[in-house]
Amino acid sequence: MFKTMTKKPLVLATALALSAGLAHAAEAPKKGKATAADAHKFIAATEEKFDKLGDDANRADWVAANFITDDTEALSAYFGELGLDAAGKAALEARRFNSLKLSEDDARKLKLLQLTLMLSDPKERAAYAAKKASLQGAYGKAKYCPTDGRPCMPLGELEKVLANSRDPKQLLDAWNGWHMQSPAYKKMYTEYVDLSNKGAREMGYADTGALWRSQYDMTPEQFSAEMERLWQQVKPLYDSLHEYARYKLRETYGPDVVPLTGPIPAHLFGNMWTQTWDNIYPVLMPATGASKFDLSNVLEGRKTTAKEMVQYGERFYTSLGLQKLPDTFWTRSLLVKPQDREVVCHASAWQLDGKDDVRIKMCIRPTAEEFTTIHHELGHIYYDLAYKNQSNLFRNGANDGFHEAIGDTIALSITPDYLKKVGLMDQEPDANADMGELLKRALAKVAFLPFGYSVDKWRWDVYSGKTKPADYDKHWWELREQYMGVKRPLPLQADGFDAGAKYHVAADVPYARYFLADLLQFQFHRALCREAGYTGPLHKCSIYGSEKAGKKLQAMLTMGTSKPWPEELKAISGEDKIDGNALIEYFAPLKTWLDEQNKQLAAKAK
Ligand code: X8Z
Ligand code: ZN
Repeated sequence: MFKTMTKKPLVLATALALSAGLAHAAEAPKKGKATAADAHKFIAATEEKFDKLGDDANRADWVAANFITDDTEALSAYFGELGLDAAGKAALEARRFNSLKLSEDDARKLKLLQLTLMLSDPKERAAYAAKKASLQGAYGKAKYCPTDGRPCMPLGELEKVLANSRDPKQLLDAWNGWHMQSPAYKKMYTEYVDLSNKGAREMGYADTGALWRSQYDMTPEQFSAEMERLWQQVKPLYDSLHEYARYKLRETYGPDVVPLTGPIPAHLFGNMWTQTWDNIYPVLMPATGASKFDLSNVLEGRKTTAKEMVQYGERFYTSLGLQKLPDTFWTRSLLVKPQDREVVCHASAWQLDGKDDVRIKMCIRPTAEEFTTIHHELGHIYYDLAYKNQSNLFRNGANDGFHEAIGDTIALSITPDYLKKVGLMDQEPDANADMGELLKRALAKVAFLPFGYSVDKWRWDVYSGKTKPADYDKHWWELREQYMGVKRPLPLQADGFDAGAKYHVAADVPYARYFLADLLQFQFHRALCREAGYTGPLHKCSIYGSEKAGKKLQAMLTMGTSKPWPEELKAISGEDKIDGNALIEYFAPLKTWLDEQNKQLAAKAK
């Protein structure tokens, strides 16, 4: 396929197979009965075309995301359309071979090829590609320009307010300032959804949501059931964390702002989308024993540059025995927000040529959050590099959740012990501070679970037509209340588009992958810690420096998507199901602590 667009895949974000140029490729015989040898030839020719077209499309997309202008948007749309055309044609052609007995690899590739949209009308195809490019640009350029004379603020600045301010008025202003921007592209999004569905239906899927759910080596129905099963597994832990957050936020903001029951206003959690809460750790931290250590202060205080931050990440991976990043990674990546042009700041990792031309694109600020995100992006990069010798259709994650989980797995090893080793912490906090550290991690990982689940619950309903444009916000906030226990801090706006204030909705990147990754990373972490010979509590394990763990990880990464994901999961962890138990085990001491705290806080609140 094309790039490892962690954010913005070509046609289909998850895309196993998306891609290019089949216009003249299909070598399948037009007459007579197709044979397995014909299928093999067809697949090889298709992969060759995809390689070429993919490189061009990736370059166009890279430039469009690095210089948002009408022209780069048009170029990105142009190559997007070529890709869609080629992918659609290849998918149709592939059907000729569906009933043949093929080698395991060819059968898998044939299946992957058919996981795509197909728009046979060139006008519709062009419109789809244009809207996709334009939505991405609209999100990237959006700014809040207050009417009271303050200068316009891009998302990064508004996020800073959400993370650092404790003044509910300021928080609300930043939150609302950003959520006022997305209605401008709501109409374009609804038209895009219609076109996308048309393309999914031409390929025989019920709608685009069903196509997305078809990419996990099981039926779409089984996948929905699997997501719900996993959510139910971890929900009790989320409930304990949410209850604890309520009491602490109530102490800070007062009973008028934070109710004792019912959903909590969404702007108080330190994050624009309420998806992670670690920025309000200072509000939630244990009253006694917690360490005051703050990695953001260290990075900012030392004026650590963006490049230095990425080098910490690289050194982690090389400590596992993985390769150094290619020189072109350093010369071609975008690490700092440029002052003189519009760029898409949402972090992403790219493999432009299917080989060594790997890059990340981020507007790095010296914060702990970004330090983690760097490790996340490098996980994509090391995955890309590991499977570069696979053929085109197998150059992808075992499933998209795997791709998202690798860097996060590494980031779980950023423990106080590790930070001390690399000189980012002077003195390790004493054992009393353990619970605070575990809480901080839960505010990132446990808080995220219902968000990770419910973004695509919303989109599945939008794509199936169950939720109409007039009800976008109503349904978005129903789901936010039901799963996350948060509410819109202001009344719904007429014809609003709050979902579109999230990058992955505007850029049409599927989101279930992050929910899966949130669970998978704990399974990987547990397996790699064991491999490294570690036997203590999971939350204190760092695999830094373990070449044995690195070898195990690399063995899985190298397989790309050449095997069904349960096989790949088994190879690394011995398990063949995604499972919430590793996460539950990791946070077990915290769950006990939270339930105890909640009892006391409840008594106090009465
Ligand atoms: O989009 C991302 C990464 C790039 S794939 C920065 N993440 C999700 C998000 O920001 O919403 C990582 C975690 C969830
Ligand atoms: Zn990612």
